[in-house]
Order: sequence, then structure tokens, then C-alpha cells
Amino acid sequence: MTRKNKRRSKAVLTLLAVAAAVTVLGWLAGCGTTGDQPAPTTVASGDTDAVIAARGLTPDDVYAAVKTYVPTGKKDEYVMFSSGGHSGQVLVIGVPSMRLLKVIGVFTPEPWQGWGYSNETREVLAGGNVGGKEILWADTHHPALSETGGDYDGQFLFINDKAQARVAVIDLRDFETKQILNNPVTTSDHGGTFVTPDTEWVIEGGQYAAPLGTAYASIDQYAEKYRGMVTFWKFDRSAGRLMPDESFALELPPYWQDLCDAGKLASEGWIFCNSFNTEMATGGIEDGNPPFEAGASQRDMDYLHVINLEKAVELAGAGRTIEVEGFKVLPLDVAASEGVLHFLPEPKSPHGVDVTPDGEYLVISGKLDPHVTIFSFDKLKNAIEAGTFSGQDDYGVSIVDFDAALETQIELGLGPLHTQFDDQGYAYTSLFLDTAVARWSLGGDAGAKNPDPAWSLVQKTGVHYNIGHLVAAEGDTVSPDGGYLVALNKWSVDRFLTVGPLHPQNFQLLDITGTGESMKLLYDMPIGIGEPHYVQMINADKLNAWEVYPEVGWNPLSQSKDPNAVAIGEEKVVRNGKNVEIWMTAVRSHFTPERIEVEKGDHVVWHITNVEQAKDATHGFALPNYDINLSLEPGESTTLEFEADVGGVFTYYCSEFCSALHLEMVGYFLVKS
Ligand code: K7E
Ligand code: CUA
Repeated sequence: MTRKNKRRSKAVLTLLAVAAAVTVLGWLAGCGTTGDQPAPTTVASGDTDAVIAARGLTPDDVYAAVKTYVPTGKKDEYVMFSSGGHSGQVLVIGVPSMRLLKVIGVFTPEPWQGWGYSNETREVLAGGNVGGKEILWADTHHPALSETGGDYDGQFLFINDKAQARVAVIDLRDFETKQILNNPVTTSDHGGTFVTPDTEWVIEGGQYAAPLGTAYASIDQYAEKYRGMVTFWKFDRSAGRLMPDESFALELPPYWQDLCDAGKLASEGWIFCNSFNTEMATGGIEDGNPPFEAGASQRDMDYLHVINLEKAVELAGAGRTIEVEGFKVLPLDVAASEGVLHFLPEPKSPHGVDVTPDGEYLVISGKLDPHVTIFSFDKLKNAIEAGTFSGQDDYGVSIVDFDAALETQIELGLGPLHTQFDDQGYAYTSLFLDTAVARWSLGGDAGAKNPDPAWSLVQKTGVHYNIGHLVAAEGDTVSPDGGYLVALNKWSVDRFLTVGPLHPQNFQLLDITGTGESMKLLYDMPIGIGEPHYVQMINADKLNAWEVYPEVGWNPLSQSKDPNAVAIGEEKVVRNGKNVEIWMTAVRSHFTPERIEVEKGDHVVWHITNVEQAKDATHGFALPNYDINLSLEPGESTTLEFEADVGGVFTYYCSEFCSALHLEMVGYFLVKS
């Protein structure tokens, strides 16, 4: 902790108060003029100039329209994968059009996709049950595309659920979720998901410290019994699954770990996780203790956790782990004594840690510090090797000397959170309190590409409002593309028509093709499922999704032909005691068979194959009162299973308007009481 930093943090608190007041005043002033009413002229015709004049468009508006309009039949250049926030799903959005392409069912049922009604999809969702209990929401934060050599490869997507410490795997051949795992070691996560450069490991960092496993311990024993953690999930790319038996967690002190990032190129093999509440505040304002927000913000420095993953893997392989709830955990004392874990002081209530594209520098944003702090990985590594430590924490972890690893600090503005990069040697940091994006120039080799002095603030652009994360095209890879940046704003305030007191959030597309000049605002996209935290943006050319399943009778869970796939002419119903098994086909415009009669109390196993191979020829399968709706995409074969416990006559029908005779695509399910 330098004296300079102490002075800074006092100044910051004053600045924060002023900024909050200025922001509110700005909005109040804006209220009278912008309002929520539609523009007076909503319909205009004639030639282009007449429309521009009638709609009152400025040259900047026209530029933005031309930059983002994607004519019918043309495709977007980039695809964004966005957290679907509390819905527990993932949004797929085209750029630059900002059109919503898909909502992928992940942690929660998604009826249109039949996600959560068939045996296969129920099995995946059940992976996310916590202690046998079904969880009906998720707090998704960080999607992570799989990488090869530090670059997105378009094969898989991972995402975490902060609330229940869960991770999911989505296969980008069919954009469907294949696996959900609940972390047995912790109750909440946040620093995930992030991948190592070849996706060998998927990182899930913890958030709020708690006794490891599901144990109880009094909060009076916080320092002794509560722990943080980071989990390294081993990913088997050919199986498309995380492998719990080959995965392990690292026990950490009960600081609250925040975001993580994986080293790349120069820093490959290392993992960096932020932390806050190194004060170990335990709350209890009702008992006269400082409230969390004050108790956890007393120190000027928290600790960046610097983790030597290669060494951790070696020790885990050598059996140095213990078991918690059947899961391997590398104990804190082993990690500290074997040099797996070091701390590096970082100011102040840190949030984002982002590794530069060359892997040479770590960019730290402290929520209560107007600077980004940049550490040199080289200096950090040398300091660790030379033992340049400023002490140890209470748990015996060596603390690397701050100045020994520091490259520089750049004052950007208030509330810096997250950083992304472009192809011109610039970095972009979100400023939550300033509600702006700061563009700044990198130093080192990467910074040599732009005309600005190394490590300097170049320009700031205001966004609307309260930006959290931001994303640039492939902006966290070893080779960012530049061009587009999206500000992921928490508040929209006055940007859209009022739809009640719960306002949409606002994704704002910015043009970052220029160098020094201001970033042009191109498009506002209201997000109606909040709160999306993070998004990744991949070049559309890298995605190779199937247009139809490769073979008729395909099982999306096994990604191979299903043994119960049904061909036309082979449909049948077989009764075996109380068990009734049905093999059914779906094709435009009928189900075969069209009548099925069972006894109340029978156990029904129902296989359905959509035998079509035409693009988009999806059939639904709705079974009312049995809570079943399936989506059978061309070629797909699926199985559902239930007790026929509701007597009566039910029509199962196709719930996708697939053909002129779609309404006739129906059958009777008769349950005799
Ligand atoms: Cu800043 Cu969860 Cu990445 Cu929200 S986190 S913003
Ligand atoms: Cu099949 Cu409608």
C-alpha cells in the first residue's frame, strides 16, 4: 500500500458523492426535454431525404442506421451470446443488427424448445438440482465460448449460475444445453465461467465464503470455518462434457472471490481471481456491527489471487487433495506452502481482472478507485521467483510486493468495472458511476499499433445508463477484431417507451472503428430479460451449427442415433403389464399412431421421431394436462415418460404451425379410469 493510494481513496469517496449527484441532476434535467412520448412524426414516406427530414434524423442517425441495417436475407457479421440473467437462459443476438436470434434454454424450462419436458432434457436439468431439490431460476452471469489457442473456436459455450454455484455446457452444433453441474463444494459462485486457452479447464471462482460442502458453522467461527474457493472443471472436448472425477477445487481464505481470468500466451498456465472483503466482515448491523457495504470496504487493498494452475494440477494428480462431498479439494495450506497461491495487493474493492491479448499484463478495476491498475505478468513472476514479498496473510499465503509487480496506473474515471480490447492496441473499460466507456491505449508491443502515448486515456463516451460489462468483437481473446463494442447498461431510464416501473435494460452498440475521435453510438437494444451481466461476441464465420440433425432418429443428448428412433412403417404400441411403450413418427401433417388408449395408472414411455429432413420442418408435441410440450426438430428423436394418472380424453397435437393441415396434426390419448 503506497501513501499515494491512501490519498487517492479519500479523494475517490468525495468524487463518488459528487458524481452520484451530477448523474441524478443530469437525469432530472433530461426528463423535461426527452420524455417518453413517441416522436410526433412516426410515419413518413417519399424519397430518402423526405423521410430523413420528416423523422428529424441527424447525419449521425443516418450513419447509425446505415451501419446497422441488415437487409432481409443478408446475415449478421457477429453473434453475441448473452447471459439471460435470472431466466437462467442464454440470448443469441446478431451484430450489427442487434436482432434477437434465439433464446437457449439452460437452467430453467423453455417451453418452445421443449426444454424440460422430455426424458433427455429433464435429465440435463436434474443435473442442476441442489440436494435433490429442483431449482426454478438461475442468476446467470458469465458465458464463455470455448477456445483453441486462446481464440474462440465456435464449438461450445459455458455459463455459470451465481445463485446456486452451477455451470452448464452448451453444444454449438445444435445450440442446446448438454450438461448442468452443481458445485458440491460451495453455495455461490461468480468468477466463472472462464476457460483456459485450449479449454482444458473451465474455471468457476467462488463468491460468498461459507463452510465448504453443505456444512453448518456459526458465523462467529467465520475466520476458522468459512472458506472461499475456485474450481477447475476438466473439460473433455470429444465427449462435450465436464468431468467431475478429473476436476478439483482449490480451498481459499474466506475472502469473497470475484471475477477470474485465465492467463494466455505469456501468462498461460496461470489463473487470476480478484477478491473483496479481505476485511472478513461478517455483517450484523442489527447487532451493532458495521453493515457489509462499509465493513467490506475498509481496507485500501484487497488481494488478487495469483494461481499457478500447472502446479495445482500436478499436486492434485499427486494425491495432495482431500475430499469434500466426494469432490477433490486442494487444501489451502498445501497451496500456500507449495507456491500454488500468491496474493498481490489490488486497490480498492476490485471487480474485473482482464488479461491483455498478448498475456503480458493484467488490468484490474477497483470499483472505488478511479484508476485501472496494470500489473506486468513478467514482473509479477520475477517477484514470486525472487521472493519479493511484503508479508503473509493470516492463512500463510505470501503477499507479493505491490510495487514490484506494478506496471502503471491510469486514471480513467469513476467506477471502473470491466475491460475489453480491440485490434488497434486500445483497451475499453466500463465506468459504472461515470456511465461511460473509456478508451485507453495499451503499452508494450500491443500499444505500438496506435498513435497515442502508451498507457494513456484517449477518450470517453457516455452511455445510457450505468454500464456493467462491455464486450468488443472477440475482445477477450488473443486476437480481438475491433469494429464493434456493446455497452451492457443496467438502466435505460428514458431510452424507451415506458412499460411500467420495471424498465428494460439497454444494450448499446458503439462503433469503435476510428482511432482518436469519439465512439459513435449506433443502436439501442432493450433487453427484456434481466439481468444479463456478460456477453461474448464471436465472428459468425466461426459458428458451424447444423441446419437439420445429421441423421433421422438423432438423439441430441448423446449426439448420435437413438436406439429407439422410429422409421415410417415401424410405429407400434406395446403393452407389458402396466407398462405401455409407444413408438411414434411425426411428419407433415400427422402423428402415427393417431389413437392411443391406456388404463389410468399405467406407466407410459413414449418415443417420437420427426422423420423429416427439410430445413425448419419442426413439429411440436403438446400433451395437455400432463405438462408436456416438445419441440421435434428435423431428424430429432426423443423420449418422454410419465404415469397416466389423470383420467379422461386428451388430444395430443402439434404445437408448431408446420403446414396447411397443421391443425389436423393431432391424435387422441384416452386414459380409461
Ligand atoms: Cu460485473 Cu457478475 Cu461480471 Cu455483473 S459482474 S456487471
Ligand atoms: Cu406439425 Cu404442426
